[in-house]
Amino acid sequence: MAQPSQPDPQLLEQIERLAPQLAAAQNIAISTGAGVSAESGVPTFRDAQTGLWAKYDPVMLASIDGFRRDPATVWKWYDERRQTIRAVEPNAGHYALAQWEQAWRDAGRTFQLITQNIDDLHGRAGSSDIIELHGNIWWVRPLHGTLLEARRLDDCPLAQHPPLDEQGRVLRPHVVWFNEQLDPLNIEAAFDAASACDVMLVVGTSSVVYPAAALPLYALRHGAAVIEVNPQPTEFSPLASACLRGASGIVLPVLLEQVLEQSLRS
Ligand code: BV8
Repeated sequence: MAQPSQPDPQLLEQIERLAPQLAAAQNIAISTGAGVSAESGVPTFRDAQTGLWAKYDPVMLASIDGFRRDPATVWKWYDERRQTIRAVEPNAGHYALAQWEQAWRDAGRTFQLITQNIDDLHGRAGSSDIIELHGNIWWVRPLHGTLLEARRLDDCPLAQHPPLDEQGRVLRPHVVWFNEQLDPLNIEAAFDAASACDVMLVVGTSSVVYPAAALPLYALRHGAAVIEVNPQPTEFSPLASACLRGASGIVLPVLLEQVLEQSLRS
């Protein structure tokens, strides 16, 4: 069934009601998950049929133990995902967030994008200040190296699994696997943004994976309004200030249009 291209009247009315509050926000934080890339054709993790975790055991594949046990299989999985991502484009939701960032920056306000996604689609859509909490699928680093040795590797498909660097060292994806620590600088910047924002949008995430899932709770505790954009209810929904039950590729462009209209009026 074709996706609706516009919010239904009830959702549109909800968006129009929220727009003034967003237009007045000096500091906005956005926290996105795999759902924001769903309309680009990138499988999410939990969607039953298409979800990556329906086909693969994430703990086996997205973990250092799984990698050590079988680096070739883990890299085959990442290479497949890189090829899928390479073949798709950012969607209207990604572009809306990039435009919003520019508009807030031009107005001397803050707009901090924080993502759990490693697909780089926010960057390809033009967002420039992105906290990539879980890394980036186009970056690699030596398995026994440091975070500072990370660099971009665009080969797609890869010549071999696992890829090696010039010194013959095994390379790993520069992403954060389960039970691995996140980059402390990213954690600090993300929670600073969550505590400083007037409004947070939580877009396309099931809010299950920590510490990312703690960001909206932190924003609420610091007095922000937290609005969820997701066609489905999530673990966070009962706590949200408002829930916009729609696809981000449909909701975000209309929300931005309403907010910019309101900003021009004020
Ligand atoms: C850590 C990178 C310290 C790799 C990923 C018990 C309780 C609490 C926490 C834990 C616990 N046990 C263990 C933990 C910690 C663990 C964790 O949270 N586990 C969960 C599963 C319980 N976290 C960690 O390990 C983190 N590190 O805590 O370090 C530490 C150190 C040592 C020991 C212990 C702790 C590291 C987590 C990072 C893992 N890496 N990705 C890769 O991608 O290959 S996680 C990966 O899965 C993503 O990055 C993302 O974070 C997560 C998937 O979540 P979502 O993005 O939300 O996607 P999902 O499919 O679930 O949902 C999609 C949503 O979109 C849905 O709601 C859907 O309705 C919606 N949607 C669909 N279409 C649309 C849409 N929305 C809008 N528009 C649409 N069109």
